[in-house]
Amino acid sequence: MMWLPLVMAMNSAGANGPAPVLPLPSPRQMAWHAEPYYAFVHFGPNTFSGEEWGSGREHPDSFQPTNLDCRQWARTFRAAGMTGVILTAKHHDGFCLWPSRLSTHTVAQSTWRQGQGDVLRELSDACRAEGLKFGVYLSPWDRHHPAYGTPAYNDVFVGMLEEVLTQYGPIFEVWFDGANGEGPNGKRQVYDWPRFHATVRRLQPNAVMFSDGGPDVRWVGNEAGFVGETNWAKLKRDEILPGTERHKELTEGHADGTHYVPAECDVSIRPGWFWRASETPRVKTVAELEAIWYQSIGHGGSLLLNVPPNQAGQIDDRDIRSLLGLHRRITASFAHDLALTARVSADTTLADGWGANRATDGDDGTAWAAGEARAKGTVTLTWDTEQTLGMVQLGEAVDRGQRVREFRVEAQTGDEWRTVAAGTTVGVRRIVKFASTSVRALRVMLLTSGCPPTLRQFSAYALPMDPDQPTTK
Ligand code: FUL
Repeated sequence: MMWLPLVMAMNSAGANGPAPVLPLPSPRQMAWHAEPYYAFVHFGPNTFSGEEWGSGREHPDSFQPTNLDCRQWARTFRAAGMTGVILTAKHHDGFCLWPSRLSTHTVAQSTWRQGQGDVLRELSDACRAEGLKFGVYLSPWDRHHPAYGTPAYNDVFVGMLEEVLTQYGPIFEVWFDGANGEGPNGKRQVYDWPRFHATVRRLQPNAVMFSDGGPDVRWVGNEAGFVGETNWAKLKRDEILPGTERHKELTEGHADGTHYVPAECDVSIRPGWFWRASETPRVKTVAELEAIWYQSIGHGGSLLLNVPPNQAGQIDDRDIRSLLGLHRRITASFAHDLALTARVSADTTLADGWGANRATDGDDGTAWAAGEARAKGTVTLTWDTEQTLGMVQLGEAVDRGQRVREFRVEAQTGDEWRTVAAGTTVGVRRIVKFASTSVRALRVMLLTSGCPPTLRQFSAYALPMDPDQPTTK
């Protein structure tokens, strides 16, 4: 009789899922993980001067979009498959795209719309209308504000945060740049980060905060749009301060990180962050964007793709063409998940409700988990007829902690199993391409450092398709 309660306890532990492996993501990070592709918009006096870093001495009248249409931006981003947009509410030049009461360098001082304009209002309204999330970039570095470089500036910056976080509806992400240069009086600011962070948490508790080292989302260590092949969402966060030089660590994260701080890849569709007529011929092509997409989102990062509006205040046709071309390719490539038509099995399963079929049911809320004492496991897909495959998408149940440190994908042709792809971390999302192979079965072997692996998703596809090219079929 003694064993019965023990077995029942074990069963219920199993049914409740694998014991968590710390650190875990917060609910706001899980919500952010679910929508990994959104737009960055650099817009301001630099759009008109051609500068990347304005001096702060630009006349407010220089901000003069002739036909601002934020609805056109929002429609474009939605049609491109993006789910949100982050606007430079204030870049390093200090010019505020909303009528801040804490500065004399804002849209209210411009002759643009007789000082009545408010880009944040117009864009947040457009986002709501198009079903996009809205986020803000607010540069702490301010080359205009007279208080910059004194303790009073921290009050100004908190006040500006309060303005943008209370007047424009829900904010999904607050983007803090690490730059900390000199202000108009030649001094650098000692930023009060704890107070800035507390202000965001108080006013927008669901927003994630980005900076070099988080707290919620980390910079990826480059502006080229890629995360490491190895990508731990874990980070020794307290060691990474804004402006850090530890870029490689940001690209890969830390296997022994103390906090869950996933990577975001910020990259521009153009050579610069701001629009310039001379750079229109150098807008990234669909192929270039596709490579970025696979190396960011495909490696478990999020992709914050900068698409800067022109001097009219609209997204250029050239940029729209690339964005829509990318969306067509991605949609076509992921249209047919062949795992949905396979039989699925695993060499180990934690409990009922955590079987291998949970990795292929198309439901992100369910997952396969290996038995409690296991540090590895294999999930196999089997078809009745041969399938031509060239890509898999894997994802761990990261809400229980990121675990996998090594994986291998093997394909069975005839009686032979051979490795078609291998790698290190999986995390929330890992897309791996391999030479097109005709298979009867496909399996993935997962290895951890001692805890049972999980799989929330195991999808299989033919090689990426180009819907714009005529096919032979
Ligand atoms: C950098 C800034 O200095 C650039 O101007 C740009 O805004 C980029 C996204 O972040 O740190």
